[in-house]
Amino acid sequence: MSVDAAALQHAIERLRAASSICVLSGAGMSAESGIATFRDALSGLWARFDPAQLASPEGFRADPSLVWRWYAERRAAVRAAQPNAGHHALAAFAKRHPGRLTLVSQNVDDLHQRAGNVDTIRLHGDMLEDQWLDACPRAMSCDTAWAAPTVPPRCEACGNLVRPGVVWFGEALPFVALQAAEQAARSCQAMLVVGTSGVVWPAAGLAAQARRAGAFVIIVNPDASDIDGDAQLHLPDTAARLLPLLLDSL
Ligand code: BV8
Repeated sequence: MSVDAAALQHAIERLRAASSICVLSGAGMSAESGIATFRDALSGLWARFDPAQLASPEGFRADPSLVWRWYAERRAAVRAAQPNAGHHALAAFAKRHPGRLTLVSQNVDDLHQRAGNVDTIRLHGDMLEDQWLDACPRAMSCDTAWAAPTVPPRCEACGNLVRPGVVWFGEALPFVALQAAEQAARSCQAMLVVGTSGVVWPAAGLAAQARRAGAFVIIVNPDASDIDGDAQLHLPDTAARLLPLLLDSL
């Protein structure tokens, strides 16, 4: 897939002119690092499951060991992966232009952070973190580090289960992160939407918020997405190929 040179130049000029840039990344950002996108994460063994079912409190309570094993496989893939040229282009730009780029991510891997974007706004949490499924009924709350090595790990004192530190379907996004993301979307001059199908809300609404507030919205995605209508420009190519071309000269 190649991008029209004039469209690429137009995007570069818009980004060059923007004093504040908001980037919204999705699972496609990590595809070239070898991490399956969210909807592709159900290939092979997991093909017969619905991601929204597995990635939900109900799905976990219904079969904790199944969901825990799904996350264990995804965690291993993240730990084996490396940030790609797209992650590095974003981190290098943020370093050259302190305070000019706000990175908002739907991703639960740590590749933006390992590339250097340590202040990423994380809308859906961190898959490498553990937390308790329920509040501990005991006065001194149990520590996930002491959990029994069952699948999933469990508190031997109160039976609490350990779960991944992500936002599941049906769970509210972290209030502070969502507020910061909406503020960045409404105040940027340009928004780069990278590698998201625009299916999952409320993250998917950020591009429309930016557009309504007057931002120039650019989508980087080899395929069509549900939010193409919110963008003035769609560059149909990949994150690792396009982000260096868009940002390295700025
Ligand atoms: C909530 C963690 C309310 C888990 C994830 C309207 C408003 C509000 C809510 C809703 C609404 N409509 C529906 C809802 C409910 C629901 C929802 O959105 N459902 C969808 C299925 C319709 N939303 C929620 O439940 C949210 N919570 O609203 O709570 C509330 C309020 C108060 C009190 C209680 C409740 C929570 C949503 C968060 C879910 N958790 N992740 C986990 O990962 O295991 S979301 C999950 O999907 C991942 O984080 C992933 O990042 C995210 C979004 O998907 P994408 O990133 O877009 O990935 P996808 O695979 O879909 O697409 C990849 C794209 O990349 C493709 O377009 C592809 O073409 C492209 N691509 C591929 N390769 C490349 C590439 N692009 C560039 N380069 C490449 N190389």
